[in-house]
Amino acid sequence: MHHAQIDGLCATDAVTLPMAGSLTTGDLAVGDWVLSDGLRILRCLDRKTELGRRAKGSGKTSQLIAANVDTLFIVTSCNADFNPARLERYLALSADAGTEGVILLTKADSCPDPDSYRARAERLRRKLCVLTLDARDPGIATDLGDWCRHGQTVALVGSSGVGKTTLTNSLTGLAGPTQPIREGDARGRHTTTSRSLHALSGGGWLIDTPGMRSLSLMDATEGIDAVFEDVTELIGQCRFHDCSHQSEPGCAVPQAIEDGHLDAACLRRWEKLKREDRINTETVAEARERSRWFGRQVKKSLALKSRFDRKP
Ligand SMILES: Nc1nc2c(ncn2[C@@H]2O[C@H](COP(=O)(O)OP(=O)(O)OP(=O)(O)O)[C@@H](O)[C@H]2O)c(=O)[nH]1
Ligand SMILES: [Mg+2]
Repeated sequence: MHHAQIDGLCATDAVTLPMAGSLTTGDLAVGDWVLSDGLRILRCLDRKTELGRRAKGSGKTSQLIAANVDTLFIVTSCNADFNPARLERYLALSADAGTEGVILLTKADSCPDPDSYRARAERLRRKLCVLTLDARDPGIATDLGDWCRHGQTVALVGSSGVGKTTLTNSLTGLAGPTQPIREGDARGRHTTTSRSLHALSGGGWLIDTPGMRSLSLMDATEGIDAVFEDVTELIGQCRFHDCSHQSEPGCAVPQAIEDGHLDAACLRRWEKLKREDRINTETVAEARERSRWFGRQVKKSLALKSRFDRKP
């Protein structure tokens, strides 16, 4: 995306068009559908889904990652990149947006035991779909075909170096730039620097994204609870509604941990995500309140000015 115009795809071609009226590039995200008269972008159509995260820095705003995504391919590799806490964040993001989250474990070809990674990933959420694959293999188009069919939009997210662009190339036949990862810690080199949309041969759409350094959730309570269904069901059995799961009588957590029904590490990750989400969400509410206050001040000033202007 540029400042005054956007790059888009239409039925037959790639186009670059300026925006009409009050529409700015900041109003649009990759994956948006727009109406155009062939000369300008006139309007953005209502979105089916929105994938957002807390914007980087100390600001308190959310940043739209992509629009209208049906399936979020959460990409990680069968190596040191694999991190349950990070995957849970992506799953919560996806669940909160109402998209289907699917985990793709790349580099299965260079791992002695990819099934152990798959088993660990499958434990992250009930009924979670996890695939191990070699992202360089064009045959994966068949494995991923159901998600990529006509009218469907898929997006690839994950750390740098996990193979998002390699997957994009295998699924589209393009030759987008990729780079080898660092040997020691499996980290990528942030090769892709902007989000891009590509047409798939079966009539679907695919979004490649730059590797994310961090994913900070905000306003994602429902998504977090959906991913941590086991935890939320269990704490529903605590005697007190506001149980802090520390030492209250009737708390269901210690027994479940002792019986092996609940993983203590999973509970800690859930608590951390909930806390973070609460803090980030509260700050959004504060920002809204501030903006309302500002609006009221502007109104007051305008009223005062018009009274002053009317005076002879
Ligand atoms: N052996 C093997 N190599 C892979 C696989 N997937 C990706 N690679 C290699 O991993 C390196 C990084 O892949 P990229 O596609 O650039 O990774 P990316 O996720 O797009 O990285 P960023 O653009 O930096 O976010 C490249 O050298 C790929 O060839 C895989 O499944 N198997
Ligand atoms: Mg890339």
